Amino acid sequence: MHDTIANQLEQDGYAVLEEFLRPAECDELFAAGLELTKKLPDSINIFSTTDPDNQQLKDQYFLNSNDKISYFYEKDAIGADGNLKVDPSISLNKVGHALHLLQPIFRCYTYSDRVKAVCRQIGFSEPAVVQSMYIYKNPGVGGEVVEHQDITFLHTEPIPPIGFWIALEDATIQNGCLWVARGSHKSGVHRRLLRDSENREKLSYDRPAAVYPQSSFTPVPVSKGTCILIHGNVVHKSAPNRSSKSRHAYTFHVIEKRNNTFSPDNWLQEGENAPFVNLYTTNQME
Ligand SMILES: O=C(O)CCC(=O)C(=O)O
Repeated sequence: MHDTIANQLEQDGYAVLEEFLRPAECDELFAAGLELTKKLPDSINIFSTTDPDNQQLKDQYFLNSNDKISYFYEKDAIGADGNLKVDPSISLNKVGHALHLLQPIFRCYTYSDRVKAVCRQIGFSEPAVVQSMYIYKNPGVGGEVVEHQDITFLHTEPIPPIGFWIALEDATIQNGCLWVARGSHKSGVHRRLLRDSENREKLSYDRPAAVYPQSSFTPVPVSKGTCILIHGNVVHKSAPNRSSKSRHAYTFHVIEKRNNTFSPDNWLQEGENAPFVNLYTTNQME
């Protein structure tokens, strides 16, 4: 088991763990995700990786979301007048980035023995969860996530972060499953998003976006309850959801703290209310 997960990550840059959660557990998380849509804030913040101005990255709301439950809307859910043009229950792109700390159900699944066991299997000595997101990818409005490496946003050295991406519903080619460029994690860090050292509110990329041949991507359709482990350096993406079925997922990122540096110029930083606590010694219920 140990070798299988670690070897898959090493070889391909991702590993598929089927039946990571049981259907009823997915349903519990799904219901919690839906519940979040019932407490939407008045102000609308859009999240779109295809927005050329990367408006969300300049946004205070985004920068401050490390220790909060913050709501990001789909671009296609907002009309020209700035108001919602779809039902609020399908208007969100994602909620993040501290569900693992602030919401008991998400906390329970994040700090579970299963997650701890996987971290042991991939050889982490002192893992810490640094961010979490509920991703909706709702029918019709669910936007594209352009190709990227997670290390662009969460830079750690020398050991890259690992993403846990858990399908709460079947993820298919039609409703926008992940696509991965297998083996691309062996090609280094292509781009970084940096916080300005003087103006800490300012973020910018150090290089233009890399161009990847579309033929290098493999779809990774998975059934409800599957967890895809994503190596921080592997290039991945997802298509817009033009189907009639939603594709909800819960995802969080784990870093190794021992003998590893979390870059001080990452947008996300440890804070008093968002400590990077050792996963192995943290209880689900604290
Ligand atoms: O859920 C998706 O469609 C993409 C998620 C992703 O790429 C990420 O969180 O890094």
